[in-house]
Amino acid sequence: MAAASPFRIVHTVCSHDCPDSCAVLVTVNEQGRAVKVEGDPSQPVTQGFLCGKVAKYLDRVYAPDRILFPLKRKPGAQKGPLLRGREHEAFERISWDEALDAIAARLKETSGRYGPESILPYSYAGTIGVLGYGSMDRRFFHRLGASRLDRTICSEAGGQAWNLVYGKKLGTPTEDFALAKLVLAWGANIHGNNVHLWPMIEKARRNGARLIVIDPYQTRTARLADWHIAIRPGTDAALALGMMHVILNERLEDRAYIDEITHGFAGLAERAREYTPERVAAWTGMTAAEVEQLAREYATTRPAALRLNYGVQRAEYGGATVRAIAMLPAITGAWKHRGGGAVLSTSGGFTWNEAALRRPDLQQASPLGRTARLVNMSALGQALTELGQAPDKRPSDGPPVHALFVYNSNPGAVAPNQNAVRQGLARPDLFTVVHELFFTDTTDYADYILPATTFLEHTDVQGAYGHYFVQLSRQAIEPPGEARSNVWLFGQLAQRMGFAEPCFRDTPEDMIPQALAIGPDGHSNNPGMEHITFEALEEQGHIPLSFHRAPETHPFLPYTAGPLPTPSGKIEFYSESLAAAGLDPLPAFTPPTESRWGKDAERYPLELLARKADNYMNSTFANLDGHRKMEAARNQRIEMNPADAAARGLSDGEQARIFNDRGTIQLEVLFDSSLPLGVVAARLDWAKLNPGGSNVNVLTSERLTDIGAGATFYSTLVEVEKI
Ligand SMILES: Nc1nc2c(c(=O)[nH]1)N[C@H]1C(S)=C(S)[C@@H](COP(=O)(O)OP(=O)(O)OC[C@H]3O[C@@H](n4cnc5c(=O)[nH]c(N)nc54)[C@H](O)[C@@H]3O)O[C@H]1N2
Ligand SMILES: Nc1nc2c(c(=O)[nH]1)N[C@H]1C(S)=C(S)[C@@H](COP(=O)(O)OP(=O)(O)OC[C@H]3O[C@@H](n4cnc5c(=O)[nH]c(N)nc54)[C@H](O)[C@@H]3O)O[C@H]1N2
Ligand code: SF4
Ligand SMILES: [Mo]
Repeated sequence: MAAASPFRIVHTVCSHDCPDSCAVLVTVNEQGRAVKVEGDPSQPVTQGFLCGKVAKYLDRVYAPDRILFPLKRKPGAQKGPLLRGREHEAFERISWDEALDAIAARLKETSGRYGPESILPYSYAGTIGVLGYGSMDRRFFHRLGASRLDRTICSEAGGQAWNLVYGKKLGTPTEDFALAKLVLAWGANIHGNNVHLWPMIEKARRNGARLIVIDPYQTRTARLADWHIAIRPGTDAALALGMMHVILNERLEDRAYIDEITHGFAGLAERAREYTPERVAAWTGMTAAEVEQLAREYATTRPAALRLNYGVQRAEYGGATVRAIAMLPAITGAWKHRGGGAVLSTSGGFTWNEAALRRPDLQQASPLGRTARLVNMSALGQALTELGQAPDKRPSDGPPVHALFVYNSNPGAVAPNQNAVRQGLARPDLFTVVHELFFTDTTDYADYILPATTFLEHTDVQGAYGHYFVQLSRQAIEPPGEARSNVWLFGQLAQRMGFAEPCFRDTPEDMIPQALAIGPDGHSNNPGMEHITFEALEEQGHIPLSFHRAPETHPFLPYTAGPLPTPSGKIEFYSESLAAAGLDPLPAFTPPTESRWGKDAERYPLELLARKADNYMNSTFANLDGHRKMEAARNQRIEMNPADAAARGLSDGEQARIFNDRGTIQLEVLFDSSLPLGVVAARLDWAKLNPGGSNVNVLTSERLTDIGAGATFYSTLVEVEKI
């Protein structure tokens, strides 16, 4: 008989901000140390493999520079960039008791003096676990009456735009892409950001499918495509409308589908008439023949699956763009075919009980007699440097921000207009707490740093925005040092604040059934998740949503039967709600202010793609040597078409200055002839690891998108010059 294994295998879920939400099996040895992470082979999307970033996850968990204890800024230590490896010199170790008491006392004082809205929570997607992303933290800040954060930095423009058309974020299941005959990857860096879709595409191609990639940048996915359309940034709405023009001209639309389930087709058809292939070609940099070919191929291949990711909507008119692209499968009826349709996000399939988790009912009214103000995270620089600073001018904005509580985010690196953000963070009167795992660009400005956990070290439950599985992430190891989870932190702080509500004592084991809306009968009341209980998750690790339980016999075909959760109950080509808001009810193309057609293009003639790195997760992982090595070829580079470089007397490998009115960064020139003329690219990194201490976000602006008030990282004009 085999001896009992000294190893345990624990089912966890990768909680990084990635559509794939992989099921991760963690092997833990007798000493309680994680010794291996691997993809769960039984999870149909994970398929037993992890991306390169997370395959090396133990480098992050056991990194020697992890923050392990609460820290307090030393008296006299100035806020601002610290030398890497020497951050400890500015801080002293304190106990959790001291930290929690001091922070609670300061928050009480700030709230009493300036009103609770002077406290701003700032968080995004350090973890996308349901509990870690938004539960006890929201309860805490609601109860406190703090300013509310409008979480717009990633997907708000596209998400709202999609919902305007379809009412809900649902789409083609990842697994079904294997059945497509045409895959259109539109602003979707599949190899970099969504690698578990790739095996499905490979399978489809073995069965004769073609892959077309529409992206100004030649990603690895684009290199492997049958056709890469290197479109000019921010012109995709024109292309989508041009495709409609051709499709309708050539009567390739699905009339029966349109009549049955869409609203406002006549208006859209009239709008599309304006977008002749010739005009579209002039904007996009394609030829008119290419526009026609794309439209015909898309409309006549069955099934045609469109993978639209969030790249196109991080632009000034990203909302109109996503609306236009999202309408294509509704015009061709591609939704009707298994393996066809489109996916931006699958998150609408999950029906978590957010009211129970986040307790908006605890929200304290502001002393100004309203719900606490909403502060847009994509304009953090403004919020910290301008908002309320002149109350005589803008009384409705409420008090200036006097306390900032950062968790799950690294705004010092990822927020646009970095100089304004840093100017705000450096304010000596601003009280800043950061809950983190590493000394980031943001902790350099903290008054208190609190140590946070990785997904191996806390229990959570998770959905996904790229598949349809609910998954349990069980704590696999003890947190190193005194690291503590988000749930624990905000529960403890609430008690120090004297918040008596019992919900502040909930544990993850209490909260998972709340998230699943488990009623007294032991069953979930969440549509689509009725069959999912905590016990079942404990047993199985991951469970598909009800509509995805039997894909072979009951394939999920979204938007093939009404009514849809839109005002008309139909797919909306024409949006009355946009019209009511004084906006264009139909999609249109408008050149971004910061584009080659903008007024500043003379001074700043280059369109910058301020991209994500393939081997980091936004700014996460950028501090790890192994990950930096994988990224080395493109890191700290300004990628340019050799012709654009030559026009500026720049050669390959030379240091250059990239600048606009907001800031300057120094990077090494990397020739890349696949970039369209007039377009340059650089990647997100930790600012403090770059020469000069800034990253690409020193160049990006706080201008907001047309729909959803999101960030516009991809609408940025710059000039590049020799040093
Ligand atoms: N490796 C890695 N994976 C990640 C992340 C990461 O940082 N690194 N980030 C995660 C996050 S936060 C998100 S939101 C998801 C989703 O991530 P996405 O939002 O899809 O990612 P991006 O890389 O910003 O954009 C996708 C592609 O759109 C292209 N693009 C930019 N502008 C335009 C345009 O005007 N038109 C067209 N057609 N394409 C354009 C970009 O060149 C890029 O290749 O990925 C997640 N996965
Ligand atoms: N130039 C440019 N800027 C961008 C983008 C771009 O494409 N280009 N992309 C934008 C997008 S799409 C997004 S989503 C944002 C992402 O912005 P962020 O969500 O801020 O992303 P990260 O840089 O990954 O930072 C997350 C931080 O949370 C920490 N963390 C991880 N887990 C936990 C936890 O359990 N608790 C706590 N307290 N902390 C934790 C990590 O260590 C990390 O430092 O960046 C945006 N910024
Ligand atoms: S980052 Fe994405 S692909 Fe990588 S392990 Fe996590 S969920 Fe999977
Ligand atoms: Mo994102």
